[in-house]
Amino acid sequence: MRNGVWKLVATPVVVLALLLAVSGCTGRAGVGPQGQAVGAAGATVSVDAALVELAQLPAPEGVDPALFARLKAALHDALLARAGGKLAAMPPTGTASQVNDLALTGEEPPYALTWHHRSQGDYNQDGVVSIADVTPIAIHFGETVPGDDTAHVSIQAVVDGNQDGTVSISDVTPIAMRFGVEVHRYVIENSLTEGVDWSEVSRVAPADGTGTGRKLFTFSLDSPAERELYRVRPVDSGEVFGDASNAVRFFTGELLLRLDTPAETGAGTPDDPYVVLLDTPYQLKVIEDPSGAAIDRTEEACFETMPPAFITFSTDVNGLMTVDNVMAGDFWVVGLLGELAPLSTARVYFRVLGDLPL
Ligand SMILES: [Ca+2]
Ligand SMILES: [Ca+2]
Repeated sequence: MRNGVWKLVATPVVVLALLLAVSGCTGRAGVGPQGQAVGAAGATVSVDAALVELAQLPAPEGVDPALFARLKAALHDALLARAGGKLAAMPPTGTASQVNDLALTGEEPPYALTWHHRSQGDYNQDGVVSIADVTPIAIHFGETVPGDDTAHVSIQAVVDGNQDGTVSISDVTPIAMRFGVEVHRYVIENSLTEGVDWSEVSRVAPADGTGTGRKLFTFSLDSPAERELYRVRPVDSGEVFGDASNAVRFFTGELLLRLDTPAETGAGTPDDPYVVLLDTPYQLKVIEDPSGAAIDRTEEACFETMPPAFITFSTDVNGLMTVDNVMAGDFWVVGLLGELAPLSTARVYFRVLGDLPL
């Protein structure tokens, strides 16, 4: 930080920019169509058989038998209320069961795809929503989902099936509602056609997940193709596919941040920064492959500013920038494409001129 006091402008736009800076621009939705259910239906589950299994389920060690009996009774009632004789097995669908954190990491081969297990009601994370999933409710009964950024991967979030923040008897209901839902495998797929066509790369079993919280899956990629997209889809044992995860792209090419509206002077480098005026809008663009056919990636990018309160953007994604500060000085803007891995960034430098209040 240079000497001087930066004016912190408490506008919603700045707050948004700060939030984006904190979030690192993750969570951008992926590319590609959602999965379609195809193939034959999976196995069916008998409600009567499930109730027999429930009745025989012993209380886990260290759990109050009375509490466990209550949970079993609640699941018994919920299953009876839902059932029509048979419960069809199927893969998980819906946002509460959709893998949403697929990432491609690493700066050199082998790269890695990582994601966490997501199947509402599968509290013991064995891949199937079944009677056995009542046991984790008993073990974690009364616990709350952490309020920090570990919430997503916490075991409490896994067992909090109704997503009210606490593990309670209400979390029995998702077991009954999704009874028989199965992740037999996660199918890793790739696309070299921007998500039009997808091909199977490999399959990973739920038992391959690791960790004591939400199970983490890791799949090694030795030689992904440039610009290739990846996603994962759950499939049940009847070869019916659930909803696709977010998609991630492998990209190692050069990314440039360009000032599309001409600056007063300069080249955007540290030694020769763009010279820009106060209260003047400038259009920033994130492009790739500038020597060939430049591809505008601005709509997929987000922007961070250092120092963070120096300028404002009209929105988080369109790159329209207005310099809004009270000091002359230098700052820089980083354009980020969150879907890319290794995380690609471009940086451009500015110097502010203008009539500056004291
Ligand atoms: Ca389970
Ligand atoms: Ca809950």
